[in-house]
Amino acid sequence: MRLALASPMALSLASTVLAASNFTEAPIITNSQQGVLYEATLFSKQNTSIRGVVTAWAPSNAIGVKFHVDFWGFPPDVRGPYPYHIHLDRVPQDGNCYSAGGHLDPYDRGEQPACDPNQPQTCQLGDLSGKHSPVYVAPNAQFEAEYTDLFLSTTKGSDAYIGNRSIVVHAPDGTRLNCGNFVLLEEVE
Ligand SMILES: [Cu+2]
Repeated sequence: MRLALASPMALSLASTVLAASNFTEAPIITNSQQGVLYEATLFSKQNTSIRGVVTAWAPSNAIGVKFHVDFWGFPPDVRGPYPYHIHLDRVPQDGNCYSAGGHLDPYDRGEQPACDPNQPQTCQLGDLSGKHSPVYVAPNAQFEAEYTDLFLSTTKGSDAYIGNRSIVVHAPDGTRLNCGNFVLLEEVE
């Protein structure tokens, strides 16, 4: 019995060491700037019915970034999962989500293997759905989630800063469906 329990643990430890050997694990951010509120609104595009708003701010302990995610208008015949991420580049006014570049990944983790939500420090910084669950929706329902991501920052100049980045919502096959840019909504002195 003890052996049966120890074996998966040893495997898990081995994979942690393996995963950690190629890149730097994300540090927990402890100095997120207070008093700023960022919001990304998905484009009002003709070629998709998906809409949404992602709001982001520093929690009162300044650790990481708190997100409120609202998405709606998903095709009624596809429950999901719809991944969504923070991407590097801002989307131009034409709303072409393929202009958003790759994921926010300042520690060079890369795309593979898939993010393990039990080890979020080993995931790409921008992989919000990998760390906090993708969108899965009932027909005609809205998706809403709120969570704190310990590894992102509201502080300008940080590698983990989100304020100048974009959000992209993907189809289950990875197609980029809709996107939006974070903008500073509110700054309290
Ligand atoms: Cu993405």
